[in-house]
Amino acid sequence: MASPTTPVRSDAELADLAARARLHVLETVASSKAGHIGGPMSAMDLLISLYFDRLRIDPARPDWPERDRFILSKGHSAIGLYAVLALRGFFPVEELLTFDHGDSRLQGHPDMLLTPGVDSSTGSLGQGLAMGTGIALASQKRRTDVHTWVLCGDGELQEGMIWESVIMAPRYRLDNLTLIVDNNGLQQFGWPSDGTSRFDRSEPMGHVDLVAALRAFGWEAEEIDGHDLEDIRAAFDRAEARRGTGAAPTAIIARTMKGRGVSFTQGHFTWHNGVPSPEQLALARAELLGPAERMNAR
Ligand SMILES: Cc1ncc(C[n+]2csc(CCOP(=O)(O)OP(=O)(O)O)c2C)c(N)n1
Ligand SMILES: [Mg+2]
Repeated sequence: MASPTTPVRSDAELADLAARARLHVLETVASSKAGHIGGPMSAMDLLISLYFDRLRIDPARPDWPERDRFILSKGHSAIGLYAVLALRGFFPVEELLTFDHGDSRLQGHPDMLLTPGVDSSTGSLGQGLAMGTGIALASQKRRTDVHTWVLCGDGELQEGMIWESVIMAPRYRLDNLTLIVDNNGLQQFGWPSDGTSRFDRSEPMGHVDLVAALRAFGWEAEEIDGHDLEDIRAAFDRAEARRGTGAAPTAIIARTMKGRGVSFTQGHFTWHNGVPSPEQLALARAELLGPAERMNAR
């Protein structure tokens, strides 16, 4: 449901924003010589869709009590969130260049006490769904219309604490809670199976039917293409339509590609983190931006 504080954008505008945000990720990491790339880029279409087409938020009032909440449980993707928050107007885009500096508001992992628009401090994987469940339960008890969205990585689902909330949230009919899984099929490291083991580390949850598992725990679960803006919008619509109906919480398993958007990063676990060279940045610019924008890019 849109509100006066949520600008509704066309798919073309969202795609353009996602491309610009991906370039900010690469440029910022190159400038700070630190940060993650693969996870922010796989999540970018989801993040842009949330911040420009979904969340009821107000950049001028980051502490507005009735705002929707977003928790980046996979906190190592902080630079992706910061790029989107900057484009959305929570702080100047130029501030991205301070990323990961000691005195910056933009730390390597999100700090809710420092950064306008950040609703939770994360980075130690596995904690965000528990925070989101608590916030959703409080919102339900206070009878507010707040919707809480939590974004987890697929590797992150190996953390046991996630499953405590997976058990509990349906028990309280938290129809105001949506879990999104950035199911990019990779975590920090990866190598092909040597044939002696059933699974390899390139596919953290590849052996689990997540939709079936979450449904078995009582969730409303579905799988979508996490890079298809229409698919994302439709799934978000369905999640929001359940709020206030006494339904179960929603889980959206988003099929994504790690490092999505740039030829040398997408699909490569080696770009979980890494610092692009000037030549690689030029290539990324050429792939992400149109000719006119390339002229103006810094
Ligand atoms: C509790 C904890 N253990 C280990 C790490 C180190 N770590 C950071 S990112 C990462 C891999 C996460 O993989 P995934 O959740 O699939 O994220 P994505 O592919 O979206 O980057 C690991 C193990 C951490 N941040 N927290
Ligand atoms: Mg992953």
